[in-house]
Amino acid sequence: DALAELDQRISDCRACPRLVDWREEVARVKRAAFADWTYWGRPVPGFGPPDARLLIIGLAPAAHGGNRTGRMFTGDRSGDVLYQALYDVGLASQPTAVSVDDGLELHGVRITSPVHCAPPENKPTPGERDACRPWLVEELRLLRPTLRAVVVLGAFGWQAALPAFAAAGWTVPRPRPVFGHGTRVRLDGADGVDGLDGIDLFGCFHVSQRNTFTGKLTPEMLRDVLRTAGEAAGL
Ligand code: DU
Ligand code: SF4
Repeated sequence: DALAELDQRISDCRACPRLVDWREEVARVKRAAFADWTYWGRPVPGFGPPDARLLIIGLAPAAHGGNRTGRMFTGDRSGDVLYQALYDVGLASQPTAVSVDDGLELHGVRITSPVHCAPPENKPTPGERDACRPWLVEELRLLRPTLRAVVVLGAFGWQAALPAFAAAGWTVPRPRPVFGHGTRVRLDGADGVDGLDGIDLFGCFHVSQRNTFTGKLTPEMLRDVLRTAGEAAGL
């Protein structure tokens, strides 16, 4: 299908020289604990069904997580938190994600990232964020017929994604809504444009250890956002 074809094209992207170098360097040097892994070392495409009603947008793959396993939030601490919560609210088939062949399925949910390559220190540059945005726009356009709600994890994803929603046809309020945990914004679609129904956009603190270890984001807070967003999406 068209989304699988998009995922394939993303996986071949080499548009950002700094990130190409980094993702491949990490894949070559590896972390001792993963010495027997063949790292993916390429852009990590979105994960989940093409008819998803709920989309989750993160930041970028973790160097030894998604960049190793080739699947979003798979094999890293952030993913441990996210997938446990998705499972707890009934949106994932199992609470853990360790590799592409672990059997995990998402129920009506897709997970993607505004930057598809692992960046040094988890910090993409504004130029890299902008370079990767067309991939998100294409993904949003393909998901449009079924998409009803989006959860954005963290301020970086929020800043990166708002222009992509506009480019994919939704109306983003002016002034631009500010990111916050619990923020909920309606993005109107357009009558008569096929598949362009309005969507509910939710802000949620990122699932990184910086937030989860300090208690800034608790499992309960995450479950609450996912549950509310799932209901808004009709899941
Ligand atoms: O702590 P960690 O699981 O290694 O993740 C590092 C970093 O990458 C953190 O800021 C979360 C982010 N991240 C993400 O946005 N998307 C992913 O698939 C995996 C990690
Ligand atoms: Fe391509 Fe995005 Fe990776 Fe840059 S971050 S190389 S645009 S996939």
